Amino acid sequence: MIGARDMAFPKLNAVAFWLNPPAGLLVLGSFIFGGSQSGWTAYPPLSLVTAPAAQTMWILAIVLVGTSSILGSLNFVVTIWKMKVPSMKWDELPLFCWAILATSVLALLSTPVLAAGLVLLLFDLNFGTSFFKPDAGGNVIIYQHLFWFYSHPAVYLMILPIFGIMSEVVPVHARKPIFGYKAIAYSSLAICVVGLFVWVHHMFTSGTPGWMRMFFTISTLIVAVPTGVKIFGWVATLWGGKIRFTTAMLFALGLLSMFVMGGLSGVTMGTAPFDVHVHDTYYVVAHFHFVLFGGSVFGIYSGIYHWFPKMTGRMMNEAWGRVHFALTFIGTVLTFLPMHELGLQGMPRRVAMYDPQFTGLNEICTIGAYILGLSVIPFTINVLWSWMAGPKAGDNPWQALSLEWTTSSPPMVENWEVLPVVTHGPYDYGMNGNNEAISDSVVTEG
Ligand code: HEM
Ligand SMILES: [Cu+2]
Repeated sequence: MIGARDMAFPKLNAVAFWLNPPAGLLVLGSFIFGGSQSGWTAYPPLSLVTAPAAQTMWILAIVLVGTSSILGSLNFVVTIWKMKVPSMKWDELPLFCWAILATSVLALLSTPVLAAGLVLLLFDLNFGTSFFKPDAGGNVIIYQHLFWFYSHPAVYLMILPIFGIMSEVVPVHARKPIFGYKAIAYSSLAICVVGLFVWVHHMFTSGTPGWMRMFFTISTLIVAVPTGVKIFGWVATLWGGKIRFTTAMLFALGLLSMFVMGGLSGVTMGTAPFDVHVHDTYYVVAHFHFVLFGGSVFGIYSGIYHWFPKMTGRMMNEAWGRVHFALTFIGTVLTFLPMHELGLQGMPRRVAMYDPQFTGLNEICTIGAYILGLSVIPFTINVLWSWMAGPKAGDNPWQALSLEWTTSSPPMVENWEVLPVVTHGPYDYGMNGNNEAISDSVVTEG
């Protein structure tokens, strides 16, 4: 997308990748010792008193993944900063690359803090220290701060790249220039900065003093603003566009609706007086599935349908794509929407057995979950079949304008014979939606 032949540090790229399989093996291996039993947060004291061997393996695994994240992010920052083709101006950088840049900076700033917290936990578990042991003068709340200083930004690490995918898919399939390029680019950076100062909204009920609740309520409401800027940008891009209802676009539209709901429930919980009532209920579970499933997973699907032709040289089947989308959309609503109501009625999260009064709504969730399970079947068949026998895609099946579409599908080793020369922005579609002329003008010169 930036006209580079490879990442800035190809070997570091490989290291970052290959740190992940051993991390996975460590987590799976920890089940031999009972598995870590303290959830994804690993809060002490629970994490200190259950299955210490398994918890230790889990910590080592997360540190490996975190290291991978840090190395990968460094690589992305340097690559985007230094290796875009000289003819590409900063305001011609595809919005996906802006999003990856913001994501990488955020990962670099936050991941080491989690690593610090986890190493202290490792010492408490194995070397007799008592950073987090209350009965020996330690402080569990400090762990929560270290954990959430990373783990709130982590939710942006999971959604910013998806925002980037949206900013590519929406203009291409609506055949219109993106609305508010600069606003969308800078809002990623704003999310990256403000997102570092909201973490205590996960700790409103941890005995947090009033002034702190107030500060973090306000900062949380502020961080919703740049998110809203992007949403408006995409809606305005759609407005009056010649929309092609491709599967990629359907998932993008689905994401738009789902993510707005998830973002809004996030804003309600970011408000401390409300959150103290719904914290640790299914309302939180509903929120994060709307943003993570309705947001991140929908976005990944959208990106797969959009870039599959580039990655494999073959088109995916649109009819089966629609079936996949319909099942995913219906399944998501049925599974996660009732959870809001369950949470408001007081059903706690992280329970193996719920009170019978919650049965009806939970059954709807279960039906939805089965539909979501089913939805993966047409998708998997579509991917496998299209990969082997789908119609040939050509270099630029969507008549898109960003650089990746000017090379072959799939791209050759090192992407280009001769580096491309950028003659226009990535979203310079004619306002009438007819961009054939422009896309032909993308040339590669020596
Ligand atoms: C407008 C943006 C958002 C706001 C204002 C927001 C706010 C919040 C708040 C206040 C909580 C804590 C609720 C509680 O525990 O009582 C929360 C939980 C959570 N949010 Fe968001 N959120 C937003 C977007 C996102 C996004 C984009 C993601 C991920 C893609 C996400 C993922 C999560 C997760 C995973 C949790 C639960 C963490 C846990 O306790 O296990 N949120 N959110
Ligand atoms: Cu958060």
